[in-house]
Amino acid sequence: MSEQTLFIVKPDAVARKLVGQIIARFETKGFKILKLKMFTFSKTQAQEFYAVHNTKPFFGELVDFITSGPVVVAVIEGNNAVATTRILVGATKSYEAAPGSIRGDFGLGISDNIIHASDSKENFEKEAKVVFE
Ligand code: FUP
Repeated sequence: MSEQTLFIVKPDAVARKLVGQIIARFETKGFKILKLKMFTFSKTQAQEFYAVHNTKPFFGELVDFITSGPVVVAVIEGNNAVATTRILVGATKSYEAAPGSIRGDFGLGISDNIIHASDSKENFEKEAKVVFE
């Protein structure tokens, strides 16, 4: 079933010049890029984007990190996009993520874990609003 999702190449990956390689993984897999934008999160935008985590001990660190430099956000479309993208992205803790996944191949951190991907259709819609409107 064709659906849409969103991913964000985080500031660590942009700084390390991994944008092209990361986007290429989604294109190679078969996804179509519908939207692509480079921008820097404001604090307010980041707090809204990560609102589900605002009671967690790592919330401050998360907001500081995602606002620390430019990111690249993409909306992509393809078969089973939400779940398949999560598989391509890999486990949250990059140091535990399977080799072959994006986090597994490119990262070692937790807040600096290379890439964000929406975990449900509902969150995709919320996140796309924060980022594109
Ligand atoms: P994910 O969906 O894999 O990006 O992970 P979560 O939604 O669980 O967490 C969102 C972000 O919070 C992660 F990208 C990194 C950060 N985080 C921490 O900094 N510490 C933690 O213990 C868990 C998550």
